[in-house]
Amino acid sequence: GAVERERTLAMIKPDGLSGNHTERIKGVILESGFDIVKEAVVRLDAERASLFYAEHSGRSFFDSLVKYMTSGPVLVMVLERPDAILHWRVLIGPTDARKAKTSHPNSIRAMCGVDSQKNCVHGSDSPLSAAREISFFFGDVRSDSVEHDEL
Ligand code: DGI
Repeated sequence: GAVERERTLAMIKPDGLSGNHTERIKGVILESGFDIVKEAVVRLDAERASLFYAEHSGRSFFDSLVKYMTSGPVLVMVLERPDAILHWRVLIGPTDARKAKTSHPNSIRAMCGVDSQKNCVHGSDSPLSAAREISFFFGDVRSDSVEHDEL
């Protein structure tokens, strides 16, 4: 039977966009068998950034994280392929880009991240967070039609 496809939310964070890493990251995405089914450039304000990272609201780094996430536009994408959530997490590598550079040198965070905050990209970590994060940016559409929102 057909292999079941899955969707995940990928984001190129402000340092990734301003550092001109977008084309290279998209190249990795497409070479890795993902379809980019939706994309949008979004500017998060403090309220939206806080909501997106609500699970970290009690952490010492939260204010700094919100400041970083609002420092410039981000590119959000819905990626689709079989096992998309896990596959994208493996491709981006560990949260701390400094660790990524030594332990996962071929990962995207090794390629363009700086540290555990400026880590260039985001990926949903579970089916529940993928559903939440996709509707956070693209609304609660339950359609199989593959839209491609050009920039
Ligand atoms: O899902 P991840 O992005 O890999 O990691 P996470 O869910 O543990 O953390 C979400 C974001 O919060 C992460 O991408 C950057 C920020 N963050 C996590 N740990 C630290 C951090 N920021 C700082 N400054 N210090 C941290 O230890």
